[in-house]
Amino acid sequence: MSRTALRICPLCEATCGLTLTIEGTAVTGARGDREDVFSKGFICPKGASFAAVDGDPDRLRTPLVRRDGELREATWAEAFDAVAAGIRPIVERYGPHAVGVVLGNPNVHTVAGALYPTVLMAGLGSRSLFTASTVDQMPKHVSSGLLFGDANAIPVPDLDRTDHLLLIGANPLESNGSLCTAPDFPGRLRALKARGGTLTVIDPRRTRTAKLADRHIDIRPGTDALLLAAMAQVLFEEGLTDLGALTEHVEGLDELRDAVRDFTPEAVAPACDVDAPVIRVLARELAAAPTAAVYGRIGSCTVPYGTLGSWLVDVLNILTGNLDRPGGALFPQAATDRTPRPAGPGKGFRLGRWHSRVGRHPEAKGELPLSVLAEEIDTATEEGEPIRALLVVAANPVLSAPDGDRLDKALGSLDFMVSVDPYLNETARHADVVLPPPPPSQSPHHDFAFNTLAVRNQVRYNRPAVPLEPGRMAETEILARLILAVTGMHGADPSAVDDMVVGQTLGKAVREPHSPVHGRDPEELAALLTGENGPERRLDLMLRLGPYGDGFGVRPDGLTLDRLLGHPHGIDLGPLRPRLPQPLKTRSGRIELLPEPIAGDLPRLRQALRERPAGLVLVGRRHLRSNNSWLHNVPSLTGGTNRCTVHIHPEDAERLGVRDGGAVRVKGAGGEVTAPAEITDGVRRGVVSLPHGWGHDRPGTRLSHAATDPGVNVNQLLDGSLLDPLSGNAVLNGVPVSLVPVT
Ligand SMILES: Nc1nc2c(c(=O)[nH]1)N[C@H]1C(S)=C(S)[C@@H](COP(=O)(O)OP(=O)(O)OC[C@H]3O[C@@H](n4cnc5c(=O)[nH]c(N)nc54)[C@H](O)[C@@H]3O)O[C@H]1N2
Ligand SMILES: Nc1nc2c(c(=O)[nH]1)N[C@H]1C(S)=C(S)[C@@H](COP(=O)(O)OP(=O)(O)OC[C@H]3O[C@@H](n4cnc5c(=O)[nH]c(N)nc54)[C@H](O)[C@@H]3O)O[C@H]1N2
Ligand code: SF4
Ligand SMILES: [Mo]
Repeated sequence: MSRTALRICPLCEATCGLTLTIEGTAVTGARGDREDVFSKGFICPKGASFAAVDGDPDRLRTPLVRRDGELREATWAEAFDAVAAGIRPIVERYGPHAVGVVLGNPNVHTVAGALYPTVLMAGLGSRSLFTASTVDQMPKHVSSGLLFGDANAIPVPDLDRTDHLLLIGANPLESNGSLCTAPDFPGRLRALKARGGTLTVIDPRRTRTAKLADRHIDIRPGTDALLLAAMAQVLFEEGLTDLGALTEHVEGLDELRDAVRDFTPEAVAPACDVDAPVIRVLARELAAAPTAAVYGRIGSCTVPYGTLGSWLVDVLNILTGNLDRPGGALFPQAATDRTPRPAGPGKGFRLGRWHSRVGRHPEAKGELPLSVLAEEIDTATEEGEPIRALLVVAANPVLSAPDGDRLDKALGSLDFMVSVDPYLNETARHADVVLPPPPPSQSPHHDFAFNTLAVRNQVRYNRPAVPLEPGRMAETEILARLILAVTGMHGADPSAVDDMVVGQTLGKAVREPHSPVHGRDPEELAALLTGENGPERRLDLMLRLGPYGDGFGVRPDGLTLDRLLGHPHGIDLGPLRPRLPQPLKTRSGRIELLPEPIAGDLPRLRQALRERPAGLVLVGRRHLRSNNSWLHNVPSLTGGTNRCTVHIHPEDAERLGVRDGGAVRVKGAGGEVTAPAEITDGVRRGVVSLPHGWGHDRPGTRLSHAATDPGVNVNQLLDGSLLDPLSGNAVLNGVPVSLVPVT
């Protein structure tokens, strides 16, 4: 007999509510949940393939432990014994920094990934933290940290109310959106146009999103910061700045005007390959729109001027008075956000509190660049110990970070490695212990991260749709046990981890004058928490202390876990609302428009005015039926147009003698790859495009379908040396390459 269960889709940032069909313990189908308060029934082909993703026979069912050089099935007890025995001696002998931690993208999609990694890092005391953020959005964190004093205060375009959207280096018709959680992003863009609004897209490729736009600017890759600086310059020059209600919250306006003075449209036009009059029009349209939002994503972050570009996105929102106003770009307020503190000066944001050992790269947000993980393992220096052990949680850096071959070799040289991953993939194949989490149907779901980036405030929670299969361990328990094993508490009850966090959080809350529980007894409060297990009690705690919470009885109709469980399709918390100055945590208590590190990086941008690529440059692309490196094992999501091909413009193809479908060899600083060419005028001249996450041809993996059409690893073209200096983010777009047909 079949039944249904609700489950939010974990496959991209849109967080659509799904209705799963379940036969026995197997998911057999998925459709959009029409009653979901946020997604209202929207689903894409990835969500519709939930059953196949969830039931993939290649998912590991038991832990694997390496014995005599071979990964063999083991019990959970054996696996955690092996973890403790492998990690502790390294910590004791070489210190905690010799243990590296890599956190990959799915951590932002799981309850476990939200609740345990910070506890892991604190317990371990290691500074060797590398995450997907430094091949993605770290420039945005840094610019937010500098402007607003909080690296996680990221303004989100008010898609449903804006009159004008300027979208830079993002392709939400394929990606479904990023740093802007919006189920049915395509539908929301169509609605913008239907209500008379305008959409401008800046992208070197004529993407599906660009085709929807009123105006498409096919900019030269890597030059967006120049174009945005010129737009700011025009706003100043033509007297079009109008900060409105922001005026009292902003400092540094005059300094900013001086800083962008020489970035005129005429000065940047040759570098961007966008005509100066067009740049003036872009600035005037932005200023003239009743409301407008500037929004940048991957193509604006993963470039040499990623932080400057991310900063300029918000500068333009501020100069036109669009930050923090309906229809502009606003700060969401999630149900699990901390209790809002009163407005006023904060601690500010600092970069470079420590540096990487080999290349002396500054930390950002407590992280080192993923691009330098390999050298931190394979290069000895006098400064300290190389990384000798690695804990990899939900990451596949061999494919997702620059120079996979070097990292692959470095991983092979480690003394010890643990991978928490459902697949034996290109990275996990080096592990000594693989700890597989259960499939999504057997896991709870709450969007701790994406609700802080959502275009509408709302809250939803799902308990597991299917009970844990015998022999499975919840990922929350896997991570709690991992924490205990690597911090010298191996074998303790994993609920001790949750109890400790609850105790610390309440202990702090009762001392904060602005907390609803100020002055109360932490133990008495802890006893009031509900939930079936530690993670649920922690969710209850966060909800109750949060901005909509019941404050443990202070606001009796406020949120609690119990109340949320009574709303299986979620609770709508309303549209985004102006929040300034409360979110600001700068030392001045104001928006610091021209922070010192930004001013210090502008001379580099000024040099870029004169730079032109000598030959072809590479950009990436995403496909609706793909997701980074790990959905290529699902037959219904591969094939057709979702292939690892090199897009090249017809004129470039002709000049280089490239045939459509013929093999081409692409060469970059880090190596070369050979893939079929696809001739299309969807890329601009001088630009070629390859998707990432492919290259499933290494031995020792267990991805049987992916291996049948492995594709190539685009990141092999990079040598890891190109970084945005302020954020340490990898440069993945606008990278010089050469190309020849293979005869
Ligand atoms: N050239 C190029 N490179 C890129 C990008 C690009 O645009 N161009 N994009 C970058 C971006 S934005 C990102 S975010 C990174 C992503 O790169 P990574 O962070 O490495 O993430 P994925 O490739 O998605 O791999 C995620 C791993 O998590 C596993 N996994 C899936 N579900 C779960 C789960 O529930 N629990 C656990 N523990 N594991 C799970 C998968 O099996 C997979 O092995 O790639 C980056 N790399
Ligand atoms: N289907 C699918 N959805 C996904 C993912 C996936 O792999 N597949 N990954 C998820 C993840 S981890 C993320 S971070 C998001 C990313 O979400 P998006 O940022 O929307 O991702 P992309 O589709 O890579 O869009 C980036 C665009 O930037 C363009 N671009 C490249 N270089 C430049 C440049 O220098 N300037 C400008 N202006 N544009 C440039 C590219 O041509 C591309 O169209 O997507 C998420 N959703
Ligand atoms: S848009 Fe994203 S969240 Fe929605 S169904 Fe597709 S993959 Fe899942
Ligand atoms: Mo990402």
